[in-house]
Amino acid sequence: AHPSEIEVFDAVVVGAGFAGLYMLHRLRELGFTARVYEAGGGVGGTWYWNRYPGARCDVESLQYSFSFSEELDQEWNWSEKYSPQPEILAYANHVADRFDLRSQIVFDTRVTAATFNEDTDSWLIETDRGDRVTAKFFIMAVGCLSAPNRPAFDGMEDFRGPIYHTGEWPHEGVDFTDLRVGVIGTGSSAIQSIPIIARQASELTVFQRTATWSVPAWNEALSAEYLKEAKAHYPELRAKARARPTGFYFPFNLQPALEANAEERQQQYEAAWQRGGLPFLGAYGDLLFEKSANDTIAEFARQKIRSIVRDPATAELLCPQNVFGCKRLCVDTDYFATYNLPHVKLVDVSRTPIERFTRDGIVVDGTAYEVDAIVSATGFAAMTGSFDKIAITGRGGRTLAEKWRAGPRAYLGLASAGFPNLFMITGPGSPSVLASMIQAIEQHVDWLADCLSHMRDVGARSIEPLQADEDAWVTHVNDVSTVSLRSTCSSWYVGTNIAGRPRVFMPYIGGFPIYVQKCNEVMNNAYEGFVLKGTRLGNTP
Ligand code: NA7
Repeated sequence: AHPSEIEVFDAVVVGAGFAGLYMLHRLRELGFTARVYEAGGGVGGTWYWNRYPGARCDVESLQYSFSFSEELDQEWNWSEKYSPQPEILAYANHVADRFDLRSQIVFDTRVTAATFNEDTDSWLIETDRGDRVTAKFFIMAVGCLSAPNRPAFDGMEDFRGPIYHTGEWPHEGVDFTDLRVGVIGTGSSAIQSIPIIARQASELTVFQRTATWSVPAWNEALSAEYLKEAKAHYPELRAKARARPTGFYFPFNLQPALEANAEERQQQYEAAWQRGGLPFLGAYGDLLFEKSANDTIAEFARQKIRSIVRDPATAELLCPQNVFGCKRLCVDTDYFATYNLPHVKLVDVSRTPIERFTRDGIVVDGTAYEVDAIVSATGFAAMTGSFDKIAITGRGGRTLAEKWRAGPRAYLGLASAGFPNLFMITGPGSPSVLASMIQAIEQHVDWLADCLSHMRDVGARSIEPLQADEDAWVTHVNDVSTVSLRSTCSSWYVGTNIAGRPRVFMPYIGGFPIYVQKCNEVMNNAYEGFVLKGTRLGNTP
């Protein structure tokens, strides 16, 4: 295209999930011109793609939602304690309509490349539909769990049936009635879908590499009275949530497990189990810091598995041996009980991995398991997977892929040295997946909105982190992670769920309020740690 045909925006945002939607809303409010590119055919991000049976959020509905609009909080009614995927998607659509965001989103279009122009201090953005647009600011709102991990198995092309990935589920749904189904993986997506697939399938074979810790959801419908009462105190709930290290509110007992005796612990764990969900980890204060404390909750949870699963050998296989809550804890409805059904089988692939696919199924350790359909519940290239799909070139022709080869490096998880005017929402080094995701998104977007209007006020042409401050933050993110037992196993938090990836603890585990304080200090200290170029006034806030 002739240069004059290239459209010019203040900001281009990649992704119309919750991050992209709120970013667009704030950009519009501030009078910036903006365009959002979205690969999917609709808004909702991860909730647009993850339509597998049983998909739901494991943070309570009342907290897994935007807080920026009191009217929105009051008018929306969640039907269940834990929202099912269709309802979250409906909510995302409601937000898009209510705040009139759709007209600035281009759907079914992937950004393929973004190149920084040092002469104009702007980005050239290209898409798979042939768009070429420029923007001063390039904002990655691509989500943390959005690039499916599809391990390559030998013989995949020989399999005669369909292979589905939970993270890219067919929109028309899948009917497994009378089919023999194989599920690979036992993470959150598997644990949610297995009980439901088992109701349809004639046979279900689950291929488990690592047994997973899971706590019952005790999901329930939310009554009108409950909602009314909760909404009357919504602002207090939001404030309490923001003050918590996790960014969401649940009862948390600070007492160390090791200070209680065995009987007290049993009672405490039983009560927490009966409340269920992620708050189970709040039974004591030291569970994720002291291995011997963790051993006590682990043994309690193993006893629960043994009490639910009737076949002792299957029960033992389902009992995880690693640190409780080291990988992200799962929340389930009838997961373990599903293995009591006569047509459900568990196959251990921890010592002998899946050998190959054949025309008729999956071979493990010389044994062939015949299946008609395969569900790959194998997770995501977390945090950085969607960055890898875009050729991002910064100053001096250096690519982000080169810079991040040994692991992602970003200041506050918001920006990366050498890539001026590029921002990321819930990027690596931000609390993101270790905080309540939507609260984290709102904080990042609000900080960014302040930053962009400040730049406009002072006439700044570009902003970029200083290498030294970025290095110090990356070191800090790594240092605080070592305090937590979560840094001790292989998981998508550290990237090692994908073969060949460097081991780096990616999210910031120091706590949401501490992170917010740091971001605010940076802003109040004239964007300390960033260099602003071409300002009339220097780095003044
Ligand atoms: P997860 O939690 O990453 O789970 C993926 C599962 O797939 C896990 O059990 C893996 O075993 C298994 N996996 C991956 N590759 C293989 C191969 N090659 N062979 C056998 N098994 C394999 O992804 P989810 O989608 O369930 O959940 C992601 C997050 O979404 C979740 O934490 C919530 O925050 C929402 P492994 O444990 O690596 O041995």
